[in-house]
Amino acid sequence: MSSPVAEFMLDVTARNPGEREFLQAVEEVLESIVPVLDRHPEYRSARIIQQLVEPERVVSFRVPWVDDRGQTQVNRGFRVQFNSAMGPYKGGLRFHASVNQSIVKFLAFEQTFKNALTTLPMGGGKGGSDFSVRGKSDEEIMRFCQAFMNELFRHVGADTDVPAGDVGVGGREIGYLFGQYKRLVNRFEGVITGKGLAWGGSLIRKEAAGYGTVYFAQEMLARRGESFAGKTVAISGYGNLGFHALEKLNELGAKVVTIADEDFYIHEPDGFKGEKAAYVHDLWMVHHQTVQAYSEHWNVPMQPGRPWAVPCDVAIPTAAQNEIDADDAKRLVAHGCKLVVEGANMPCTPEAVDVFRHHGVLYGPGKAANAGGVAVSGLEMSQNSARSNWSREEVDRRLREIMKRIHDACLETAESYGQPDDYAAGANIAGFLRVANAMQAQGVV
Ligand code: 2IT
Repeated sequence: MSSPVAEFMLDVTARNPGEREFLQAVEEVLESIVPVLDRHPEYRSARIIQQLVEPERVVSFRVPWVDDRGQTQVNRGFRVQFNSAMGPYKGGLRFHASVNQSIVKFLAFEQTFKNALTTLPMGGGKGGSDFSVRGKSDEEIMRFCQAFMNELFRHVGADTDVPAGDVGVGGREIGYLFGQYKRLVNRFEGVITGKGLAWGGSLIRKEAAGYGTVYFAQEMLARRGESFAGKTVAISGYGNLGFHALEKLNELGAKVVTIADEDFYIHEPDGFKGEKAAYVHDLWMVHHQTVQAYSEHWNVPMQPGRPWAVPCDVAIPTAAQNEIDADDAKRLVAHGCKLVVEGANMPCTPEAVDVFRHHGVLYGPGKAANAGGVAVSGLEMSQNSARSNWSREEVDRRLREIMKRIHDACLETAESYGQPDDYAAGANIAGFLRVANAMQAQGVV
C-alpha cells in the first residue's frame, strides 16, 4: 500500500470498524487515484476524498413480517444513499442472508463510480436486507417486500432515489415492491427500475447486465484482434446476470462450460447449449434452485467448491464479492485463462487482481464491465420521464454504445495517467474525476 493511502485508511478504518468489504472497496479506489491527487492538488485542499468516503445518508430499519406458519420474522433493511453529485441516488436492492452494513456500503460506494462511468445522470446508492428468498413461498416474498417498502417508501422517489434489483431481487420482487410503493404514496411513478414491460419497464433491462458485461469483454478482445468465437468461458452465478451473459456468449460462438452456486459447480465440457441453456434460464430465475437440480436432471455430477479450476480462456465471475481469491487466480492462470471480466461486484480479491497483473492476464473491473445493468436502468428512467417506450433494437444499440464508451474511457484515462491497459486504474480515475468535479462545483454540501 502506498503511504498516503495507508495513512488515510487508518482514519477510514477507525470510522468504519469491522466493515471489511467497504474498506476493501475504498482502498482499491484510493490506490488508483493517488496520481490524480498529485496532478490536481485542488481535490486535496477541497477535502474531496474525505467527503467522498462518507455516505450522504445510511438508513437502517426493522422489517417485521409474518411467515406462512403465522410466525413473526424480523429482518434488517438498509438503504445507503452514498453520493448524489451526479443525479438521484441509483442502485439495486440485494436480498441475501449475507447482507449487512459493510456490504451495502461497499456496493453503494462502487455504484457511485459505476454510475458516473455510464455518463447518465445517476448518483450512487444501494440497499437490501439479510432476507433470503430461497425456500420462501410467493406469499412470504410478497409480505416481506411489502414490509420492506413500508419503511423504504419515505426515503425514495423518482427524483430522489431509484432502487432496482440485485442478487435475490428479480422481476417478482420488483413487482411487489413497486405495488406497495404505489399504494402507499398514491402515485404511479418511475421510483424503481426493472419494472415489467406493461407497467413502465424497459426492453433489454433484464438482459442488460449480462449482455453489457459480454459487450465490454468483446471490446477488450477486439482491441487485441480477437473475438469470442471458439473461446471457452467459465462463469459462476446463473441468475439474471449470469444467464444473460451465457445467452449472449452462446450467440457469439463461445462455449460456456461452468455454472455454480454457493457450494457446488457443474462442469459441462461441451457447453450449456440448446435445452441445457433453457434449463439454466429457469433454474434460478423461475425455480430458485441450486445446481443440484441441474445435476439430477441432466445426470452430470456436481463438484464441491468454486469453478475456477476448470480450464478456460475467459473467466466471468457472475456471483458475489470475493469469489475469486489469490489461489483461484493462480489456478485460472495455470489453466490458461487470459481474460477476467467481472460481471459481479468486486468478485476478485485485491490479491487475486495482483496475480492477474503479475501474469499479464487482462482484467476488466466490475464497476466498468457490469455497468450495463444500471445504464439501462438510466434509459428506463428516461423513458418513464418521457412516457415513451423504445424498441428492443434501440435500447440494445444504446447499451452497446455505452459499454464501448466506458471501455474507451477506461483505456484513455489509464493511458493518460501512465498506466496503459490497466482498466481498473482507468475506471477508478475516470469515475472519480466525474464525481469529484461535480462535487466541487456544488460546493460544501
Ligand atoms: O450492481 C448494479 O449495478 C445493479 N444491481 C443495478 C442497479 C440499477 O439501479 O439498475
